[in-house]
Amino acid sequence: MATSEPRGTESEEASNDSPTPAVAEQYIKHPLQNRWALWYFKNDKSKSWTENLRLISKFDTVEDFWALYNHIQQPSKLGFGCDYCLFKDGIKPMWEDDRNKLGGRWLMTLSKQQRHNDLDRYWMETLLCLIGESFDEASEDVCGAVVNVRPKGDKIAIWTGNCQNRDAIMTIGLQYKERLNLPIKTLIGYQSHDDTSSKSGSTTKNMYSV
Ligand code: MGP
Repeated sequence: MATSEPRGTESEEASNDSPTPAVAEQYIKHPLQNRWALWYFKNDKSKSWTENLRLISKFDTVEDFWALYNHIQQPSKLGFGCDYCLFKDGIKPMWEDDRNKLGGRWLMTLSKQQRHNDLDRYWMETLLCLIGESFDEASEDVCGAVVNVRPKGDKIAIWTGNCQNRDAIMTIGLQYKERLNLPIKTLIGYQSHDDTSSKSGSTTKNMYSV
Protein backbone atom coordinates (compact mmCIF):
# COMPACT_ATOMS: atom_id res chain seq x y z
CA MET A 1 0.00 0.00 0.00
CA ALA A 2 1.08 3.54 -0.73
CA THR A 3 0.96 4.57 2.96
CA SER A 4 3.19 1.80 4.25
CA GLU A 5 6.91 2.60 4.73
CA PRO A 6 9.45 0.43 2.91
CA ARG A 7 11.14 -2.02 5.35
CA GLY A 8 14.57 -0.65 4.53
CA THR A 9 13.69 2.84 5.78
CA GLU A 10 12.23 1.51 9.01
CA SER A 11 15.34 -0.41 10.00
CA GLU A 12 17.63 2.43 8.91
CA GLU A 13 15.77 4.79 11.25
CA ALA A 14 16.04 2.34 14.12
CA SER A 15 19.79 1.87 13.68
CA ASN A 16 20.40 5.64 13.67
CA ASP A 17 18.52 5.95 16.91
CA SER A 18 21.44 6.03 19.38
CA PRO A 19 20.46 5.59 23.05
CA THR A 20 20.26 8.65 25.25
CA PRO A 21 23.02 8.88 27.91
CA ALA A 22 20.50 7.84 30.58
CA VAL A 23 19.63 4.67 28.68
CA ALA A 24 23.27 3.91 27.86
CA GLU A 25 24.05 4.20 31.61
CA GLN A 26 21.83 1.17 32.20
CA TYR A 27 23.88 -1.01 29.85
CA ILE A 28 27.48 0.13 30.14
CA LYS A 29 29.34 -1.50 33.01
CA HIS A 30 31.37 0.73 35.30
CA PRO A 31 35.07 0.16 34.63
CA LEU A 32 37.58 -0.26 37.45
CA GLN A 33 40.99 1.36 37.24
CA ASN A 34 42.65 -2.07 37.25
CA ARG A 35 41.75 -5.58 36.19
CA TRP A 36 41.82 -7.94 39.20
CA ALA A 37 42.21 -11.69 39.58
CA LEU A 38 40.65 -13.69 42.40
CA TRP A 39 42.56 -16.80 43.50
CA TYR A 40 41.59 -19.63 45.82
CA PHE A 41 43.96 -21.77 47.85
CA LYS A 42 42.84 -25.15 49.22
CA ASN A 43 45.23 -26.97 51.46
CA ASP A 44 45.69 -30.43 49.97
CA LYS A 45 48.71 -31.92 51.70
CA SER A 46 49.43 -34.30 48.81
CA LYS A 47 50.22 -31.29 46.57
CA SER A 48 52.75 -28.48 46.65
CA TRP A 49 51.81 -25.00 47.85
CA THR A 50 51.82 -23.68 44.27
CA GLU A 51 49.66 -26.53 42.97
CA ASN A 52 47.04 -25.75 45.61
CA LEU A 53 46.62 -22.21 44.32
CA ARG A 54 43.89 -21.81 41.69
CA LEU A 55 42.73 -18.81 39.67
CA ILE A 56 38.97 -18.40 40.04
CA SER A 57 38.22 -15.47 37.76
CA LYS A 58 39.24 -12.00 36.58
CA PHE A 59 37.12 -8.85 36.42
CA ASP A 60 37.51 -5.20 35.56
CA THR A 61 34.08 -3.70 36.19
CA VAL A 62 32.08 -2.95 39.33
CA GLU A 63 29.23 -5.16 38.12
CA ASP A 64 31.49 -8.16 37.45
CA PHE A 65 33.09 -7.75 40.86
CA TRP A 66 29.70 -7.97 42.61
CA ALA A 67 28.59 -10.87 40.40
CA LEU A 68 31.69 -12.79 41.50
CA TYR A 69 31.52 -11.68 45.13
CA ASN A 70 27.87 -12.76 45.43
CA HIS A 71 28.59 -16.08 43.79
CA ILE A 72 31.33 -17.32 46.12
CA GLN A 73 31.43 -18.34 49.78
CA GLN A 74 32.27 -15.79 52.43
CA PRO A 75 35.66 -16.47 54.09
CA SER A 76 33.96 -17.56 57.34
CA LYS A 77 32.35 -20.46 55.42
CA LEU A 78 35.66 -21.76 54.04
CA GLY A 79 37.47 -24.73 55.57
CA PHE A 80 40.61 -24.32 57.65
CA GLY A 81 43.72 -23.93 55.54
CA CYS A 82 41.90 -22.12 52.71
CA ASP A 83 42.73 -18.65 51.36
CA TYR A 84 41.31 -16.13 48.95
CA CYS A 85 43.73 -13.77 47.22
CA LEU A 86 42.76 -10.77 45.15
CA PHE A 87 45.65 -9.45 43.08
CA LYS A 88 46.14 -7.02 40.24
CA ASP A 89 46.08 -8.89 36.95
CA GLY A 90 49.59 -10.04 36.10
CA ILE A 91 50.80 -10.40 39.71
CA LYS A 92 50.72 -13.92 41.13
CA PRO A 93 49.76 -14.08 44.83
CA MET A 94 53.14 -15.39 45.90
CA TRP A 95 56.36 -13.99 47.35
CA GLU A 96 58.29 -15.12 44.29
CA ASP A 97 56.47 -12.89 41.79
CA ASP A 98 58.73 -10.07 40.53
CA ARG A 99 56.21 -7.47 41.69
CA ASN A 100 56.07 -8.96 45.23
CA LYS A 101 59.60 -10.09 45.93
CA LEU A 102 60.83 -6.75 47.32
CA GLY A 103 57.53 -6.14 49.09
CA GLY A 104 55.67 -7.00 52.23
CA ARG A 105 52.26 -6.93 53.85
CA TRP A 106 50.12 -5.09 56.35
CA LEU A 107 48.95 -8.01 58.45
CA MET A 108 45.89 -8.20 60.61
CA THR A 109 45.58 -11.25 62.83
CA LEU A 110 42.08 -11.92 64.10
CA SER A 111 41.04 -13.67 67.28
CA LYS A 112 38.91 -16.81 67.02
CA GLN A 113 35.81 -14.83 68.06
CA GLN A 114 36.38 -12.35 65.23
CA ARG A 115 35.79 -15.12 62.68
CA HIS A 116 32.12 -14.87 63.56
CA ASN A 117 31.95 -11.10 64.12
CA ASP A 118 34.42 -9.36 61.82
CA LEU A 119 36.10 -11.60 59.26
CA ASP A 120 33.64 -11.32 56.36
CA ARG A 121 33.06 -7.60 56.94
CA TYR A 122 36.79 -6.84 57.07
CA TRP A 123 37.45 -8.91 53.95
CA MET A 124 34.72 -7.15 51.98
CA GLU A 125 36.03 -3.74 53.09
CA THR A 126 39.54 -4.82 52.08
CA LEU A 127 38.31 -5.80 48.61
CA LEU A 128 36.53 -2.46 48.24
CA CYS A 129 39.67 -0.58 49.31
CA LEU A 130 41.59 -2.39 46.57
CA ILE A 131 39.21 -2.16 43.64
CA GLY A 132 38.25 1.40 44.60
CA GLU A 133 41.96 2.43 44.70
CA SER A 134 41.26 3.97 48.12
CA PHE A 135 44.81 4.88 49.12
CA ASP A 136 45.32 7.83 46.73
CA GLU A 137 48.66 7.60 44.87
CA ALA A 138 49.80 4.91 47.29
CA SER A 139 47.27 2.56 45.63
CA GLU A 140 49.94 2.15 42.92
CA ASP A 141 52.02 0.27 45.49
CA VAL A 142 49.24 -2.21 46.27
CA CYS A 143 49.73 -5.65 44.73
CA GLY A 144 46.80 -7.47 46.31
CA ALA A 145 45.21 -8.83 49.46
CA VAL A 146 44.96 -12.24 51.09
CA VAL A 147 42.64 -13.80 53.63
CA ASN A 148 43.89 -16.93 55.41
CA VAL A 149 41.35 -19.07 57.27
CA ARG A 150 43.22 -20.81 60.08
CA PRO A 151 42.30 -22.65 63.30
CA LYS A 152 44.76 -20.55 65.30
CA GLY A 153 43.13 -17.30 64.09
CA ASP A 154 42.32 -15.92 60.65
CA LYS A 155 44.50 -13.33 58.90
CA ILE A 156 43.87 -10.59 56.40
CA ALA A 157 46.75 -8.80 54.69
CA ILE A 158 47.33 -6.14 52.07
CA TRP A 159 50.46 -6.82 50.03
CA THR A 160 52.51 -3.96 48.63
CA GLY A 161 55.36 -4.03 46.13
CA ASN A 162 58.34 -2.45 47.89
CA CYS A 163 59.00 -2.57 51.61
CA GLN A 164 61.31 0.47 51.35
CA ASN A 165 58.48 2.77 50.16
CA ARG A 166 57.81 4.03 53.65
CA ASP A 167 55.46 6.90 52.71
CA ALA A 168 53.19 4.76 50.55
CA ILE A 169 53.17 1.96 53.12
CA MET A 170 52.27 4.31 55.97
CA THR A 171 49.51 5.96 53.91
CA ILE A 172 48.04 2.55 53.14
CA GLY A 173 48.30 1.35 56.75
CA LEU A 174 46.72 4.45 58.26
CA GLN A 175 43.89 4.66 55.75
CA TYR A 176 43.23 0.93 55.91
CA LYS A 177 42.93 1.04 59.67
CA GLU A 178 40.48 3.92 59.37
CA ARG A 179 38.39 2.14 56.73
CA LEU A 180 38.09 -0.92 58.96
CA ASN A 181 37.23 1.31 61.88
CA LEU A 182 39.89 -0.34 64.02
CA PRO A 183 40.35 1.20 67.47
CA ILE A 184 43.46 3.42 67.69
CA LYS A 185 44.98 1.10 70.29
CA THR A 186 44.74 -1.90 67.96
CA LEU A 187 48.12 -2.08 66.26
CA ILE A 188 48.72 -3.66 62.88
CA GLY A 189 52.20 -4.42 61.62
CA TYR A 190 53.93 -4.44 58.23
CA GLN A 191 56.38 -7.23 57.52
CA SER A 192 58.62 -7.80 54.53
CA HIS A 193 58.06 -11.02 52.54
CA ASP A 194 61.77 -11.62 52.87
CA ASP A 195 61.45 -11.80 56.65
CA THR A 196 58.19 -13.80 56.49
CA SER A 197 59.55 -16.40 54.07
CA SER A 198 62.80 -16.89 55.97
CA LYS A 199 61.41 -16.77 59.50
CA SER A 200 62.46 -19.56 61.80
CA GLY A 201 60.17 -18.95 64.82
CA SER A 202 56.47 -18.19 64.95
CA THR A 203 56.76 -14.39 64.67
CA THR A 204 58.15 -12.01 62.08
CA LYS A 205 59.42 -8.58 63.07
CA ASN A 206 57.42 -5.53 62.05
CA MET A 207 59.13 -2.99 59.79
CA TYR A 208 56.32 -0.50 60.40
CA SER A 209 53.23 -0.40 62.57
CA VAL A 210 50.16 1.82 62.85
P1 MGP B 1 50.65 -19.09 55.10
O1 MGP B 1 49.58 -19.83 54.39
O2 MGP B 1 50.93 -17.71 54.62
O3 MGP B 1 50.36 -18.95 56.64
O4 MGP B 1 52.02 -19.88 55.01
P2 MGP B 1 49.93 -20.03 57.78
O5 MGP B 1 49.31 -21.25 57.18
O6 MGP B 1 49.15 -19.30 58.79
O7 MGP B 1 51.33 -20.46 58.39
P3 MGP B 1 52.36 -19.61 59.26
O8 MGP B 1 53.68 -20.13 58.83
O9 MGP B 1 52.20 -18.15 58.93
O10 MGP B 1 52.06 -19.88 60.70
C1 MGP B 1 52.12 -21.25 55.26
C2 MGP B 1 53.16 -21.85 54.37
O11 MGP B 1 52.71 -21.80 53.01
C3 MGP B 1 54.50 -21.14 54.33
O12 MGP B 1 55.35 -21.52 55.40
C4 MGP B 1 55.04 -21.60 53.00
O13 MGP B 1 55.53 -22.91 53.10
C5 MGP B 1 53.78 -21.60 52.12
N1 MGP B 1 53.63 -20.31 51.46
C6 MGP B 1 52.86 -19.26 51.83
N2 MGP B 1 53.02 -18.26 50.95
C7 MGP B 1 52.35 -16.97 50.99
C8 MGP B 1 53.89 -18.66 49.99
C9 MGP B 1 54.42 -18.06 48.82
O14 MGP B 1 54.14 -16.92 48.46
N3 MGP B 1 55.29 -18.82 48.11
C10 MGP B 1 55.63 -20.10 48.47
N4 MGP B 1 56.48 -20.76 47.74
N5 MGP B 1 55.13 -20.68 49.57
C11 MGP B 1 54.27 -19.98 50.32
